[in-house]
Amino acid sequence: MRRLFLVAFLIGLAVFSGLGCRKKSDVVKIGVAGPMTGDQSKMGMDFKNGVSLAVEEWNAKGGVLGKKIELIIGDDQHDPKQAVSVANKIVNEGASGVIGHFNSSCSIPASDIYDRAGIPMISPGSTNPQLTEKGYAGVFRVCGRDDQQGRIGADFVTGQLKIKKTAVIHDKTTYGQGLADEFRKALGSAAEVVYYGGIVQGDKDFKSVLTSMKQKNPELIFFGGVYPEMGLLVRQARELGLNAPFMSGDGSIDPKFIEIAGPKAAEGTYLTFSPDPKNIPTAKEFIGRYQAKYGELGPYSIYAYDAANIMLTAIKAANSPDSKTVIDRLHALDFSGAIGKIKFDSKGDVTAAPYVVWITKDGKFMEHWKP
Ligand code: ABU
Repeated sequence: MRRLFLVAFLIGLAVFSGLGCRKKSDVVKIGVAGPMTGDQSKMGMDFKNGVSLAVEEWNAKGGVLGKKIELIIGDDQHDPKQAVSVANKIVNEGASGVIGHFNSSCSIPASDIYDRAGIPMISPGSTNPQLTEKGYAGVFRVCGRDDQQGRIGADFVTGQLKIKKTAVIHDKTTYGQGLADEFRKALGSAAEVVYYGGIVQGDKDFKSVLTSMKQKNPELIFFGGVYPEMGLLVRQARELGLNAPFMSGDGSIDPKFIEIAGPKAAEGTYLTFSPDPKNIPTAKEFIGRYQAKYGELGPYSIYAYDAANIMLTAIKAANSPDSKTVIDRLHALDFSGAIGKIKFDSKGDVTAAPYVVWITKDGKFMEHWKP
């Protein structure tokens, strides 16, 4: 019994100190979470840079609600367990909202923590449909969903490339397998999947999978996963004489993919992603400011920047950092960001997700096909 009282007392103390921390704060705190270290750190750092730029710009104009904005940075290392402990840390430090996470396998379990604490989260890049299918009022994303990008990928492969035999592989993560399965589902009977399988994220040698795949003579290889493994798969496929073009999704469209695969092996690889911000007039000023500070834009830098601006705009409109009011404001917001107009539907998804197909050419990515 005494032990039970002690546990209840400690829980009460933790809750009280968390609330106290939020009440007493003379700053407004925002969390940014993603893989800040490890093999996907490029994506985490793009998030951090985009959000930092937005926060700096708000602070230069006096902050929000008359208070300075402070960033809490959480490194989940693309590990779901680490993401949960990062989410708890962000909540306990008194954040009014969170921009993150990157990996769907992290955003989904972290969303349970933020929902329980009543804190809104906006993911710039988690595309697995499950994130917004849980019915949490405070969960949003500014990117599209894998059921949308899988469909665009399949339409391109069957309608434009007229491919009849594909191989589909994934990294067994929520995002990777989810996207691979959406692609396969969208192919329907228009193309045969002659090879389907998974690899382990973090492995370095995929030659046995690629050798089995080669025996099936696919005309295109679709990979659901992220750029470290995509780079190795493409490079090793070419070394084995497996020369069918590869296709992947938004998790692979980073210059790191080309660096790992090598520009020659990467040539002709297709990727689904949203349109190039360089052709979007509203993005021009943001790109200039971002490049001056951080160098080349990453795929999700602009989404992180817009997500932070959306969160701060909602806090300002709510005239309070109170999460319930901020969440209501987020649902009502009609936002004109660097990437263009952003509005959320009742689930927290964007009302428009304009996926296109990109191609890798001469060591660079360029837009290739628009549905
Ligand atoms: N959407 C790209 C990879 C991040 C994720 O959804 O897991």
